[in-house]
Amino acid sequence: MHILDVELITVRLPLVSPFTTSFSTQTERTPLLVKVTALEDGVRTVGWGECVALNDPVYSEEYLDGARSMLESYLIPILFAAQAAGTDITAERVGHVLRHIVGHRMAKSALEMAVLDAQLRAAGRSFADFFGATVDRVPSGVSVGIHESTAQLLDAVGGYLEQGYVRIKLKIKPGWDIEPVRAVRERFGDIPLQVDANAAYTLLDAPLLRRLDAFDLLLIEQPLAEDDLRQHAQLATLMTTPMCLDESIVSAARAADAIAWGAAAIINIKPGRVGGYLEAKRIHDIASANGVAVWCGGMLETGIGRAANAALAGMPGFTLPGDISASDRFYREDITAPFVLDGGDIAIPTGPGLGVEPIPEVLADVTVHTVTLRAS
Ligand code: NPG
Repeated sequence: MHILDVELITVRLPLVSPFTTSFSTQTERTPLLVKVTALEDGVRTVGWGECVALNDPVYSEEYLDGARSMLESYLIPILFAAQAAGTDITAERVGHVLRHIVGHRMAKSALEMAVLDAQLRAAGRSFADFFGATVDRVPSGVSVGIHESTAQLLDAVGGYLEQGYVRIKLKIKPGWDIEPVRAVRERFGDIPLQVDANAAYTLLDAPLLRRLDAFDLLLIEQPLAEDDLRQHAQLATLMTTPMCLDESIVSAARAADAIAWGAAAIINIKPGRVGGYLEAKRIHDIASANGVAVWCGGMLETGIGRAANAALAGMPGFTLPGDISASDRFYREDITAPFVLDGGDIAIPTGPGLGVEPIPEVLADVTVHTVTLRAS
């Protein structure tokens, strides 16, 4: 494929309600879209990617302005230079071409995703087909933020269950853990329930975290810091609740280490966090080979990222419901046709590439910044 230009489109979308985790409160989302225009056999094709970096470096070291700058100053010029030197650009080659740039996985992932989308659209192939998805719909879980009171939390959870979400994930932090979990269990009984600490605890909290074992949770996600693989392995021996890692798993190699060391019985796969959908697929494969369940995480994606996540989650090793909720969980109006809940599931798009694209008028309305880089 020959890339003609790459547009970096920053959009701003208000959230339907504030979303509080152990590390921040989000009231809006400013995803960075990557639009690649390319020629494949002389025919024009367009592909979309979404960068999941938050505004601020609070989930990982990446952040919106940094990711945009990285794409603009390094990743896209390096890709153009490789192309000028004779490389035929494919998604499979993006990671190799960018290998000398350390880190910046979310930025790399967005560029690779856009190239993959352009390539699959040109071939008339869907993401689901590319991943080898074995289902046409995926069960939908919802992530419920930290609330000001238990009463408010119970209202929110009740509302999501009424809408049909099949699994509830509660955000926890020190001071908001045992009691909210107990309250949700008592009110809603035997629902599929899990918790996510976003790295808010230390191993010294093991006695407290063990009290969660009483609630028969599907898993506890990332209780300790990103670098604490050994500590997670130790904590896993002290608890019966299965240990799931998110922030710690930044690559297939790290996933293999975490599995080998007993730090992860379950893995949350977020393609942005691991550098792209191809690496995400490798993590799925490693986990499956080791009998480790995976599920697809979410970063409050627009319909662009949501489409790709749904397709990925159609792979057979994704045996737990992911954070792939309906568009209206976060946005009054998505930039694509909205993803809707259907009997607790989200349908995987079937069209070429992502199978969805931004609605031009909606995109124009929410765009706050655009920059175009052209291949020479
Ligand atoms: O459904 O997209 C979603 C959100 C799922 O809870 C979710 N994401 O750490 O996993 C996380 C969390 C999060 C990401 C929270 C980014 C805030 C920002």
